[in-house]
Amino acid sequence: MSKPLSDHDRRKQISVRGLAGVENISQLKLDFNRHLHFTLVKDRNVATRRDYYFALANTVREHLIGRWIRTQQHYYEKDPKRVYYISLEFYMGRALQNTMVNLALENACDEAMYQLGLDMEELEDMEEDAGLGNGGLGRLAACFLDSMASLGLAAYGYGIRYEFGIFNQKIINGWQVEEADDWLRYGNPWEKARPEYMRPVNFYGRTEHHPDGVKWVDTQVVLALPYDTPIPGYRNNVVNTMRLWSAKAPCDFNLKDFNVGGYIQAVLDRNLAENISRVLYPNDNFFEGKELRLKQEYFVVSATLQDIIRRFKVSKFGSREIARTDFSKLPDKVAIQLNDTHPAMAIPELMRVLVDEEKLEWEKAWDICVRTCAYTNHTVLPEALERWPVDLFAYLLPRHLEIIYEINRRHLEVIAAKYPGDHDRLCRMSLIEEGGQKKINMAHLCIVGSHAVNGVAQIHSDILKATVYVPTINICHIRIGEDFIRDLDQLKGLCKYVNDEAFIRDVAKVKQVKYYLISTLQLQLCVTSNWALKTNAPLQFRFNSFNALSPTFPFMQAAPGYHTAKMIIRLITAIGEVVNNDPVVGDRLKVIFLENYRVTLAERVIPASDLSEQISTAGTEASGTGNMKFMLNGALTIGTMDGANVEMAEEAGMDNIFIFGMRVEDVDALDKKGYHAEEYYNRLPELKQAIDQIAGGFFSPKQPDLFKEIVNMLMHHDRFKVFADYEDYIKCQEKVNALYKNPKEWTKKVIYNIAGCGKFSSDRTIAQYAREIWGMEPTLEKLPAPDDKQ
Ligand code: D6G
Repeated sequence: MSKPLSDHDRRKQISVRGLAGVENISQLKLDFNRHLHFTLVKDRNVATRRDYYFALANTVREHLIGRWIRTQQHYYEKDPKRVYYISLEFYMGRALQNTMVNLALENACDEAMYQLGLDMEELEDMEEDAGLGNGGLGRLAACFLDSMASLGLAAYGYGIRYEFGIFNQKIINGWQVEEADDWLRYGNPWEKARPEYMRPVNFYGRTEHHPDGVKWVDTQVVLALPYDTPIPGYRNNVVNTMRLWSAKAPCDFNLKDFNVGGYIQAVLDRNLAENISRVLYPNDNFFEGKELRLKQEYFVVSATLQDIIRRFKVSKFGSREIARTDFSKLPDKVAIQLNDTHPAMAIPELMRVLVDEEKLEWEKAWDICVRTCAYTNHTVLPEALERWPVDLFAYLLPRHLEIIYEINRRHLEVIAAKYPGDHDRLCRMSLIEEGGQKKINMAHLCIVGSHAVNGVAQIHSDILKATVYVPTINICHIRIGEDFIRDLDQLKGLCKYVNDEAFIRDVAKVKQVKYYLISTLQLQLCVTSNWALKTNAPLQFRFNSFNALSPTFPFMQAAPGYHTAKMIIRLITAIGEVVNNDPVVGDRLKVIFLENYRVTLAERVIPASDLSEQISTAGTEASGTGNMKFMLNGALTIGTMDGANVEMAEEAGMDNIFIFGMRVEDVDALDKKGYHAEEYYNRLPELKQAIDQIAGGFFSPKQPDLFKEIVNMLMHHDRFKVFADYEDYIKCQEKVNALYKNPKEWTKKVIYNIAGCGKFSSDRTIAQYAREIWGMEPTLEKLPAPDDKQ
């Protein structure tokens, strides 16, 4: 392991971070001490590390304020088209380091803390992750906010301020145990509550049809209280807003039948209303169909649309300048992007507002709605598709059900006219699924109600600018300048250094330094070998994992109710217990389950890994985002031809990625022929041995039957047909191992991978969304820097 850079070396590095001017540093120290004193009400005798973190966060935050206000003023003055990204998840992680990087303050803060005898990295570690997401969908939303600000788009993220984000995963006796993520316990220095913008959101009630329109009456009101978080662009003085809604019971909640006993109960019942924003549903790619979740979805949509329309009304086309708001201009001024079907209610809600409240004719309102909304699809897995029971809608959102029926009636009329007599097609394309319990197909609603639908695979992408990439950035910087930070395509320029010995050494060294970065995990790095040493029968599961050759670090979070996933975690930890204590295997292989995977942990382990396993059965992963992050950070990929792996292979070249297994066509053909796991089990002795060992309690000697159900699943009802890819996977791993023994050739492939990452920049993706979906032009112009002290 190479020696880590000392603090001094770190500061001396050629850096693309901001220059640390002396004035800057003394001002930061003054500001820091002021916050410690006045904001935290502490002195250095009693201050805790968390107090220091808060003092630093408040110091850095001050540099955002002027830029934030200026940016928002600029939007009101210039009145550009605004884009609203509505998402039930924003997986933001930590804000401090990202803010310092985007504002070019990192070096100065580092130096200021050093001079005060504090270690900035330790303080950064005190920040709670904002874990308001499950995985790729939520992290993509977070990256997109960063990119929209960096591209100077007038953009807003709208979501829910969950009091509890994604659960904290503990592994206890090998099992996953969930703990509540009380991320707001110590306060959140990055958010600003805006009670003055509170909005009412209605639920339940009934509809009344009058000659002058429909009224939704006798509803229960919950208030949506916004909290704003600044989203700084990369060194362009733009600061956009992420507005997250928190549920508040109105003061008269349940107090209508006031009496003394009722009063106490009514106050206690306020919790029921406020539960709407209590907790993020920990389901990734899975639809649970709970009433509270539908409430969350409508809650964010209703509050957000009120805000959008309020802002539109004070724009040029709003009521200030002309007698009546000209809603026909809404699609010219507003783009609404739906992150999956979760905010699909935006479509019927916009129709309700336009038709019932603003009194527009249906056709006109529909045209406006379709031209305003666009939808991103994230999955094709049937268990993930949202299909809400009509009965639940009738009860919770009666007016919206009527509107959806009307949208469907008109939609089916068009299809019937186009395909007369094609009843099957009508059933297939209907928004309402008949048969058994009637359900609303939210994906169909989104497709019909949007002018653009995109899948994530082709244009899915990820981001560079976080500092975890700094060592790579420095080396790339020396060779190709620093413009690639804004334009990731310029990484292609690295290709010409692929035979440059010094460059190869530098890149390899970066990985060594990264290994050190994960030393907090107390990992011992060992020499490569296949874990099959003992059993001679490697077994692999389909989960996100990466393998630093070796040790192997699987990570995975199972939804609390997902039994099979939890059993797989137990199996992994059980395999670890056996392998890690096996005297024959010794130190050559370790299986270390990474507990509580989250944005911050990803930032540490992704740059330190050599091999990324992206091994979903072809056709089941819409895109994947981890795959791109690994690639950008210099890991090679072993994977199937699925999701974004396909494009990664195109960009890096087939020679520079380890592709194995069935293609989508092979999977289809196998489905037709019939998949029988026992054929593979009988034919492949290594596979048989591994499965028999699992079934026979080799990894669970105290409970020999523990994993029988996993084996039963693999042998008899494995819809992912894992065994069909097994043989090819093992062969491919052998190629990986052979190449890994030749560091120079390995590193050359790493260079081709890094060089091929341009397509996966979220800046590039957002520029494409802006032009092709939102009709907006990204600008790389900077706003003038404000005087922070004003
Ligand atoms: C953010 C930033 C603040 C701005 C406020 C309201 O909190 O400067 O005044 O948003 O912005 P609008 O909702 O009126 O656009």
